[in-house]
Amino acid sequence: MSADPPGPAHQPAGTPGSLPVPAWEVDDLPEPQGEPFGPGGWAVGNLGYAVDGLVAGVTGLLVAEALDLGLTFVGWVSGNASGRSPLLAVGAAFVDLTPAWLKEWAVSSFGTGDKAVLFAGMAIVLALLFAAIGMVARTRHTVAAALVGGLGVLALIALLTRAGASPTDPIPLVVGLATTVWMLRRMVARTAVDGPSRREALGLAAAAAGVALAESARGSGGVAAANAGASRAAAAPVPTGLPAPTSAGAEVGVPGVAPWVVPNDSFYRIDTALVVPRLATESWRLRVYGEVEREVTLTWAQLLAKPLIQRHATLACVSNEVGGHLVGNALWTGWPVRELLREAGPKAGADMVLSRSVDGWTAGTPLEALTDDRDALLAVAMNGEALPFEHGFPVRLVVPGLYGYVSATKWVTELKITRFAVDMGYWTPRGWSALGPVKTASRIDVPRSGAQVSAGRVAVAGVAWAMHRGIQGVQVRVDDGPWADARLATEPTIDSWRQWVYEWDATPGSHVLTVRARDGAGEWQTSVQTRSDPDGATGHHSVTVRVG
Ligand SMILES: Nc1nc2c(c(=O)[nH]1)N[C@H]1C(S)=C(S)[C@@H](COP(=O)(O)O)O[C@H]1N2
Ligand SMILES: [Mo]
Repeated sequence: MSADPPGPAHQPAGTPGSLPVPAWEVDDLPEPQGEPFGPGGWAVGNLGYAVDGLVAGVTGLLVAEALDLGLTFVGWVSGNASGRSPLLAVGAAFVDLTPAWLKEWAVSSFGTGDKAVLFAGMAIVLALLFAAIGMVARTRHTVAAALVGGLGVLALIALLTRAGASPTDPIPLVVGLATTVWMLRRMVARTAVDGPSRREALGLAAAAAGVALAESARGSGGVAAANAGASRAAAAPVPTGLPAPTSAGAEVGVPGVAPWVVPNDSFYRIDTALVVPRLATESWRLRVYGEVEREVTLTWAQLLAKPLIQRHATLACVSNEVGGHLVGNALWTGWPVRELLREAGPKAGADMVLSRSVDGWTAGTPLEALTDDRDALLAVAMNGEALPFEHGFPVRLVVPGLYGYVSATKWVTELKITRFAVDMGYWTPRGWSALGPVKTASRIDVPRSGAQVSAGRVAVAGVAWAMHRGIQGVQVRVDDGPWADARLATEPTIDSWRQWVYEWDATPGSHVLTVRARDGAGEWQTSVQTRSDPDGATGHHSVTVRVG
């Protein structure tokens, strides 16, 4: 992938009959003169200045982003994909400041598209701010420059509080801010004389396109991606001859039910990473420290030399709503984290492992869940291939029975042995519970809500899950009728979800189908409806179907 720096997008070609150089490159600035609002009155007059603000702001951003990409390109060593981008830093800070209710709303409204919505929102807010600053600059350049500086300080705070921030990180930001202030002064002076110009609109379009280009170059990761891509291709983390766990009979064979093993490319994805970290196996290290007898550092080669095992396990997100799809089952290959913790020797009194990702995200997991016989894994493969970058390459945690936010750290680089009384995972101070055992849940996959089916035999089918407790029974109710037992597929492991099917004798009319599950301990799923924060939604899933 090429990471060519975007071209000189802020220099639109001169149009015939106009100045051959852009307004902001004119050396002698004419003094503002004439009518305060120019011809056309307030609206038209201010429009020109708003466009000035936009062009200056977006060009400054372009300069900062391009410089950041360039520095990332030249200085690539550690595999940190976040770079020094002011835009990303501000976006990440916004994500970090997200409280539980807003996260819940964003995930439930936009699902995995929540990041695109965040960026669109940032673009709109920035555009309005830049336009307003341009209008201020018409009469008060110093105030406008101070406003730009104020935005810069916010971005600076965001940049320097990122995980792994270094003191040189603000360089692109400072250069970008200086560009904005300088351009604003020149453009506003020019607009005061000439009024709004078409050239500026062109400049804006070009600068905006430049930012988009820079960001897409970043998204695909440039050089870093090439390195990590090669590293992933060479990872070959699944030794041949590993005993593969059986999954015989795990499917009820009804079309439309989620496959028992969800393919990697359709597996749900949830994380706070605005840019997917792309680490290379060569530089990956896992450091175990804190309340331990001895610190241990594990390399990729050492990890692959361990006796790896394969386990099916279902991951679920605490933000998953009743009937939602933020849940999936996969075959994981890895080394039980229990063995690594044994090498380090947790001290008496330690009760939590704070796992940290390369981007600074953390999860607080009960030490017990990582050391008991449930085979919590340091996973290196998902469904027989190296972990996809989005799912944590090269190494992530998979802990059966716990929601992802307290256990499933992707791109994991540190395990700190500590105590719940001392440390907190990322989401806990944001309104989510410190402990996150998965709640018993069930979902109807077919028929879909709103579907039209013909009267007679209808297969009602779906999945149910209560990871590490297992599913003992599933029942379906039609309208307000009695609960009837569904037929269960086999349960190859209590750590995975279980498929079920109920043969329904459908009669004409509109009907509500409801499902409930009983876990391995014999507890029925509660019908009480709760929201997902602070520790997972509850309530029965229902669909309404028309039989005709
Ligand atoms: N580094 C990192 N790991 C993370 C997260 C994150 O934001 N950053 N999110 C967690 C959450 S909330 C969930 S539900 C699972 C989702 O894993 P998946 O994206 O592979 O499905 O990852 C967990 N691991
Ligand atoms: Mo999650």
